[in-house]
Amino acid sequence: MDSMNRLLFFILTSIVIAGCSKPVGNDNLLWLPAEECEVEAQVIIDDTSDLQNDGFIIKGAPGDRVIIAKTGIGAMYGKYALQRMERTGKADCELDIREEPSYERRILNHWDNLDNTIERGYAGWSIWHWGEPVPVELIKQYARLNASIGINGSVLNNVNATPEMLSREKLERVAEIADIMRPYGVHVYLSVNFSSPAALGGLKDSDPLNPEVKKWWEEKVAEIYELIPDFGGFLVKANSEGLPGPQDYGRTHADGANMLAEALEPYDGIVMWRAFVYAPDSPDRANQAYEEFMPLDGKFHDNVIIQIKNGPVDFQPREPFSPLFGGMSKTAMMVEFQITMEYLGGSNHLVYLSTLFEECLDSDTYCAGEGSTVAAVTTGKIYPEPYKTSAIAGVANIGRDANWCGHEFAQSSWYCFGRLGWDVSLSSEEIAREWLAQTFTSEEKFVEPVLDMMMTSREAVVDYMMPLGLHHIFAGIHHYGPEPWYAPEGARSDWLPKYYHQAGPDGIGFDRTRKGSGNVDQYHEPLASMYNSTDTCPEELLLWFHHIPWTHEMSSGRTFWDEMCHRYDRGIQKAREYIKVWDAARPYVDAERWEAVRAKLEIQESDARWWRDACVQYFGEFSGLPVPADVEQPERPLEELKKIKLNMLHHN
Ligand code: GCW
Repeated sequence: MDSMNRLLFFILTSIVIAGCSKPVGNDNLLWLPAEECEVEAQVIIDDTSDLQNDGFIIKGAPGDRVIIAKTGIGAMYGKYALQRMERTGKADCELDIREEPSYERRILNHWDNLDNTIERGYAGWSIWHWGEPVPVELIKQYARLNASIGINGSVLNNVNATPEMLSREKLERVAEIADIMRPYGVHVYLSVNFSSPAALGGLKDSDPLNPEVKKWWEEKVAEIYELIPDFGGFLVKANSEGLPGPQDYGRTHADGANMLAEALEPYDGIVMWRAFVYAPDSPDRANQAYEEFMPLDGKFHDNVIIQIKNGPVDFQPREPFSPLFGGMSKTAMMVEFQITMEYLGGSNHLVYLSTLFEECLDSDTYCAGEGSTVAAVTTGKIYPEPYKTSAIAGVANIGRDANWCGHEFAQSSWYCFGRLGWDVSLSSEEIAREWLAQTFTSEEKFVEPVLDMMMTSREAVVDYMMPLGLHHIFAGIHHYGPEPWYAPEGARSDWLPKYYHQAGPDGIGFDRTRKGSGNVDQYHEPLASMYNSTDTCPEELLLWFHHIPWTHEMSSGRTFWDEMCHRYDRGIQKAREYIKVWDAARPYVDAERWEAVRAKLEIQESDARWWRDACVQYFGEFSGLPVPADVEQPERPLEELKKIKLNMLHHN
């Protein structure tokens, strides 16, 4: 984002926040774990146990049950696990469970700013209450919720970090927050601005090879650990979207990351270095992270992990997994998911994200043959050597709203992120069942249809926003509604005005084949060839990899154009079905939560029609084909839709 857009964005975010948040005491918790975890079991801490990473054992029948752990935090996880089983009716039998987390570090990334706004946040102001008295109870509740699902880290501030974050005053505040979260096993991390030595420390530059710069970081890190002995480390967005970084001095990402890693190493701190890099004039943005990072494979210190968004572009409703996961073998990598719904309808749409997370984690990269899934790679199972630690990150959807996340169901995405980070083999359905039982009820007549709604919700949003591999046709700045006519600033003139969808009279879609940007070859076989051919490319990703003629025949027997119109229609029908499901769920839910969800489902259905109207009519100008008669016809004229600016406002 350039500075003008960023300013507009913040103004917009602030208005939206002011308009929709109910800054009350966050007492309306959903899956609330009890403060004193009253489970029926004897707890044994055995420091000779071989349990790894705060794992636990639960054994025995009710009345004669033990929880064994090596650490106090492990015992706490065991108690929360047993409590969850008790609440979901799974504890009335003999148990023999041993659990150790899939990822050692399970971390929320808060994109919270020091003025309490949250970048891409849709649930009110920052819960850290910067510049205000520390909200001790609120932070305790937050930490407890996290602990109950295994989250053990929290990056407090936005990756678009201000140097001020590292000032003494702010660090003292961070230390207070760390003290509150420590009993729950939640470690604090910070995003840092690479220019801090110059901007905050007054040095002449922030060149990672400048000894004074190294010294500045060493001293800063020492200061942090004196205040927070169990500080987790740094998250860094560098040379990305206008932020400073080592490339400003002709250095590499590895030079920058290693310099910070050396400063953190004596304290066991880590650097999470993001791979989210792209140039606005790049011929294919999806290629860039791989091109920039592959030559650096093996050049990072042991305590550096490369933090990679799940897909190669940017948290779209559907993307293939980032090819870097199958690329690097000598460098530790972690997945970054977005729990906040920047590209999925803010907190207005009901989208249970577990299926999206699962799709990525289960994707086979084939980097070491079949079974080299993203989960297997990032947990260090395929190339153990670089994985001195393993981690997973989720961009938080948490704010001061009474329900924490802006939508009652958005909590389920926070919940599932924690559960998958703890046990990557869990299924989205299992997790949804757990969450529903603890949040609402386990009454079958409620659970079955609502579960189905959650499980199909991600596919529905793909259908009504961008089916069949379409991506990034969002409104340029706020990313809420459709704007397929938007031309990204700075894009190469010959690619304008429709960079991502490339619609024209000949067809639609971004050609990433060997004849196009060549992106397919960043994947291993058999994926590369599978993606390269329209015959074998999965239809869900067709327009991601191919430019397809409007009359291309689809597996349904329809032409591509007709199929696309049908997908938009199918998405709308689903959004309507959800309203019916929720209406039938009324007897099982308290009035306040029922009404809140009902109101949001109506917005969702109306937004689905807005997406259909905009996309079908806009693309219809290129295809020259009519919307098939067997689907609902668009309602609002395109010209009217094009005039809508910053549309989020009318919903809040
Ligand atoms: O997609 C972009 C978002 C930015 C975000 C950036 C990132 C924090 O629109 O708001 O900045 O991704 O992930 O760094």
